Amino acid sequence: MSFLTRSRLLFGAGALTVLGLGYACAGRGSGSLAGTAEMAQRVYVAPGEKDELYAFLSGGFGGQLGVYGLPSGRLLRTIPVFSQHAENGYGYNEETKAMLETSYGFVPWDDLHHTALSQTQGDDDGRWIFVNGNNTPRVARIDLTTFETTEILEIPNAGGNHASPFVTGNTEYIVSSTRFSIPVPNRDVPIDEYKKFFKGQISFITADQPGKMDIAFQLIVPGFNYDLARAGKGPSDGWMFFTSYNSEQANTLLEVNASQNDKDYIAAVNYRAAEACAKAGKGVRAPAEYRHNIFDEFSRIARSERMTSVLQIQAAACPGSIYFLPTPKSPHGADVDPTGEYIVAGGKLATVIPVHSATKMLKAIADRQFEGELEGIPVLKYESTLAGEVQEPGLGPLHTEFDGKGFAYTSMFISSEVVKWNVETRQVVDRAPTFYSVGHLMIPGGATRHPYGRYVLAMNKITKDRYLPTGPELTQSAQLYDITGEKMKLLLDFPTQGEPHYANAIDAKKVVDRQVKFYKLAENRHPMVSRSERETGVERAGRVVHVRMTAIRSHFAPDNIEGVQVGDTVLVHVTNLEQDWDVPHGFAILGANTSELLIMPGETRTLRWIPRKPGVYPMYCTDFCSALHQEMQGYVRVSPAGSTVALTANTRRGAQARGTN
Ligand SMILES: [Cu+2]
Repeated sequence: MSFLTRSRLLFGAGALTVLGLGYACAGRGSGSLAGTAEMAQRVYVAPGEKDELYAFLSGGFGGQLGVYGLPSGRLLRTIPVFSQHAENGYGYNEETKAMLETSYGFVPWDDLHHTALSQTQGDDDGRWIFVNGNNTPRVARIDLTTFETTEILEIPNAGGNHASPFVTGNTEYIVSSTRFSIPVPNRDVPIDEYKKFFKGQISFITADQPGKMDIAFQLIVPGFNYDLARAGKGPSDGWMFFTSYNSEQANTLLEVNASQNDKDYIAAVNYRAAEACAKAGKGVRAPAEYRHNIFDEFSRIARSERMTSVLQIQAAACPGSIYFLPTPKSPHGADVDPTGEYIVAGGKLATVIPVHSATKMLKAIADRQFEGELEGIPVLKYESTLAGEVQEPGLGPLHTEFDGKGFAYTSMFISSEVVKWNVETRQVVDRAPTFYSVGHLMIPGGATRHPYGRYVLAMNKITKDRYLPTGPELTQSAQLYDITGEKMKLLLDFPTQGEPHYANAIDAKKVVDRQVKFYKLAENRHPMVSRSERETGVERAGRVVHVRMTAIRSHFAPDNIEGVQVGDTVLVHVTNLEQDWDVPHGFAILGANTSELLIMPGETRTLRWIPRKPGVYPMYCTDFCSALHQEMQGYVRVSPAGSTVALTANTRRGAQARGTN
């Protein structure tokens, strides 16, 4: 926000103050008129101004990623990742279907929980954001020049890809660990023989080369539930920390049976040691079926590769690659502070917040301060790695973020609050209520060496009375707090799409200038592209009819097609000829059993349509494109199967058709 805007806002605060009165009386705002006006000023982005940050909020069981501006909380875009998206045809059009292929077949949905921005030297670099699919274990890369999903890798031997896709400091790896341990390899075994057959695995996935995500190695670990992770830096550089719970290895009624042990574990993985061990040939290439889906930059067509093996490492074969740090109790977040010295665990059933020290951990390993081992993995003594505990932090510590000024902020799921504490002294210095049950927190850049700070965003599970009700299901919610002062200040509630489990935010400056404005027609390598209206036409190959069509303001070419027959598979390949920013065209046809196409300038998209009845079928542009958008339409004549009506289209080539009947 510019200085001028802020000045205008200050003078214009009267109206906002009046507005705030109702809220203050209802006991919902900050409690004072001046307070409400100040809150509004901090988050108001005036017409013509832009937000300071891009925030990426996971869409939970919507399978999508939401892009919001902060501080305004305005939704800018929904990026389809693991779910079909009728708005733009992702997963419906022929070009993108392969993105949703898995070893289980076409899976058009997932549960997207976590996000991780790519990093260079430990700081967000604005190239990509990675996200996980929980249910059918997958990770995805989203390119921040196009805000599109460009790559998806399935994770074998996983059941619930929860501890994912956290990133290392130069994006060497993103990780994936399994929430549900399963038989490895998965096979038909009695469930009550869990302890005998079920295993966890921790995967390191190479991520710094677009289109080349690959599982470098999978560490086979005890059959616990693995939850969240964070990469080390500074003294903990080269390490990745994963929380686990259900060290009891229960397979039924986990709410009771997985809450017995006083401590579960953080799995600390020395991934450089694991790499070296793999290089030394200590791993085993095990058969595994999974998919790697890649979106080609120039044809803009996805393809799905079938993968057949994965390199597995047994901890016992690679001493030094993994250690367990006892951690109370059913920990969720494993969060590393900006210096890399402290590893904070949010034990959701714990009464304290344990803070491990990386320096102490390294010394404890060197001094072999082990209390035992689990399946070949040394377990360090709790006191040997502990820097200290935050006492009486609140109830249900879950996840900790850092402001880069020496303070940590922990979400308290049960007592519904954000607790601010000093990382060095571990003294609680402030608390702010959330409305209501807060899951994760996000400080922009909080996972990096240099947090952007300024705000903390609470992602809440239950909103109850915060918004206009919408039937049995109420909106999901996030809340934004100012953290620039000693005390946290609630600034804004805003509704979100799906359940926002997790988020990242980045200084808009790091992303704005990278934007692709349109795709160059000259570079379009789609096999069915029409680079001009002269290249359009219709072609029959048996029962398949290819229509090459163009869209430009404000007509389709061709816009009259005859000779299509009932039962034909009609593939309409529409190329958008525009070469300007923000001029998509849409395409839809009466009765098509799929979504519309949304075609960006310079790209080609294909709609598959099998007409079932004779008749004349209107088609039209679905995306408002000009004053004559409403005139952007056409017709397809469908005749009975075996009809003698010739296949024709009114193209500039003179209503010609090619092909065989
Ligand atoms: Cu149009």
